[in-house]
Amino acid sequence: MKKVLLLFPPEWVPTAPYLALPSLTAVLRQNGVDVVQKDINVEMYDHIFTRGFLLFVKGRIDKRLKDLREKQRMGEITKEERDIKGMLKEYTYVDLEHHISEVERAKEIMRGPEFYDVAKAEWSLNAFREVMSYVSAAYHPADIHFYPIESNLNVYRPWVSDDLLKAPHDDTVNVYADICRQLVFPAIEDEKPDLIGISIGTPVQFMSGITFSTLIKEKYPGIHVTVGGNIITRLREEFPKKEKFFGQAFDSIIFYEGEHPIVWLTEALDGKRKMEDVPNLIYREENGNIRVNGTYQERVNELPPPDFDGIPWDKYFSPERLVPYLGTRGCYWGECTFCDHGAGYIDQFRAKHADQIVNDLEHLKKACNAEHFLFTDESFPPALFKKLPPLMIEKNLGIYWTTLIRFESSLLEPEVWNLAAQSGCRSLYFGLESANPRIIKLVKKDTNISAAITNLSEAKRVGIWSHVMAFYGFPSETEEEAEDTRQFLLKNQDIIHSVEMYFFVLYKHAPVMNMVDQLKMEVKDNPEHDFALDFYYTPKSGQTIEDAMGRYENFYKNDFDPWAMRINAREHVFLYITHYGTNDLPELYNKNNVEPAHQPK
Ligand code: B12
Ligand code: SF4
Repeated sequence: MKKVLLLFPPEWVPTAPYLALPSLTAVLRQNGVDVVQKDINVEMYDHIFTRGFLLFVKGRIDKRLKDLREKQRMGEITKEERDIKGMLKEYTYVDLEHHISEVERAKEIMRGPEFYDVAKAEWSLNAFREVMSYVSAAYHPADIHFYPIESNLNVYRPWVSDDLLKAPHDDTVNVYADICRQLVFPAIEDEKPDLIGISIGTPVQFMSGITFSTLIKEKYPGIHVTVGGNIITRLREEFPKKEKFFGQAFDSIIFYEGEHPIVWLTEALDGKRKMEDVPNLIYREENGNIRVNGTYQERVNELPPPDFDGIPWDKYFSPERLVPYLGTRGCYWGECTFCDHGAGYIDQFRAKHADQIVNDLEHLKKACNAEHFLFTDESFPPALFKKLPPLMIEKNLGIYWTTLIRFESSLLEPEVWNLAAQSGCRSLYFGLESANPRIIKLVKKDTNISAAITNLSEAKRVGIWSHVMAFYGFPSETEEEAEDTRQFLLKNQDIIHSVEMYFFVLYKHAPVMNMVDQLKMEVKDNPEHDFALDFYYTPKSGQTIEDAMGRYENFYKNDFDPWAMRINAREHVFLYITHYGTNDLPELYNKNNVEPAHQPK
């Protein structure tokens, strides 16, 4: 029987585990497969903020400086290199011992009860960010960040396949190559797997994931490496045209849901099943051709709860265990024209029975020794929002939960909200998108604005925190229409606890791509960007991309003050609400704290 090692590469918010590996692990174990899951994302952040790694980074800076000095001595230094040399020299004056002790203290704060002193939590996050700029200098011109900003290797673009193939061998900028050598290779030596599965869900993970898979293939050519995840699914039609990846970067791809396909892949590698009988698989056949197998969709009611055994709970940057859980797959609404979430699944929507969800939660509460749950469903269905709380209360589950949800006209009765709060719901993430009637219709979110206000008021009344997300610049949106959204947020700030503003992005897999003529836009498809998942466009009317981005920047510059917070991870805010038992937390906002945070004793 083959042994499997699953890897979750950086970068993702290091507050809680991501659900992909525990979902795969549960089904692999159910089928008797020996599996080890490694959240390299959180291990990376934990590792970066250690004396060992920071001294390694210091060594890199010293070595680069030495090389540049040598170049200068030989008269070969360019203007750009001279600037880099100057920048690196500045970093040699950094008091590294001081920073090492700061980040060690910061980790202790984030993982213990002191986290609930917001000045200390804020200080800790800043300590991490400051040290990240030191790390980043060692990989210049890459920008390595601690969330909320995503890192960027800069010289390599995840939307260009050639860049993805080149990046793994660039030791100057690719921090993930060092992370692979320092964290992934030792895990492979320890576990000696026959199959390695890497989960790739975001563009940054595309860079780090392909770096890991390529370096693994070079060092351990006998191990079968497969990749899966949301980005891989979206590129399932492009990969078969890029046969260089197969063998060089990985052996196979599993697209869509991977729970049973990875079990069947282990069987195929054991010779108990034909490779062509592993659904959702793309691989190179013996004749050299790239083969795309048929598709398979999981029966969600038959799936076991995720298995978190092996997840390094003590390494997350949170004082409590936060357990992600999916009650549904796909979106019950599934209409929004700007949204490409549907691209991750064959079918739009499937849900577990409410009873089964409650049983899963009861099991997870015990198995993970946790009481904080993150429903990571695309959009929590209103039927479930009504049905689940009474069952949770009846079972006396005793958990706290949060989820993403759409404003709903079917959720107006005060009793629904009383029960939601009583069952432990503490924060909700609402997609408003726009408050203008014409745009609401065009984006097909069909938000009823007066219902939205009732939803927000009820949430506030029962102690639930409301986070509202919106964006500027849906094609054809005028400045006046965008202004309606801004005014809605500003006028309703007493019932909106936090806000996230975005600008419209034209995603390749969003239904809006079928409205190009109706919305009169010209889409620019750059053939060099062969792995692009979004496009540049120019609209005939309304705001251009640049207008919408300008508006978005102005929002953060001029309008955001009421919502600017000292801690910004959603999971951290959720923990404050559950800890203090209220959604009225004035100390979380910058506006109420003019003094900067000092080093905590
Ligand atoms: C919940 C969620 C969040 C939560 C996460 C909470 C948490 N701690 O888990 C929050 C709100 C924090 C979040 C934040 C962001 N998110 Co988000 N999020 C999601 C969402 C809705 C669900 C994710 C989830 O839990 N899925 C459940 C798991 C089980 O599904 P899965 O990863 O797809 O895994 C399955 C298969 O893909 C496959 N598989 C996965 N890995 C592997 C590996 C192998 C080997 C195999 C065989 C198979 C396999 O099998 C799995 C089981 O069926 C997805 C949409 C989606 N459909 O995935 C977006 C999504 C992942 N997020 C996205 C984005 C952009 C972001 C943000 C960058 C948004 C922003 N601008 O702030 C941030 C960044 C977070 C970060 N980098 O740190 C994008 C990813 C980008 C892309 N594909 O281009 C997605 C896809 C949404 C979208 N646009 O469609 N997000
Ligand atoms: S935006 Fe939300 S509600 Fe609309 S289709 Fe996407 S996931 Fe569903």
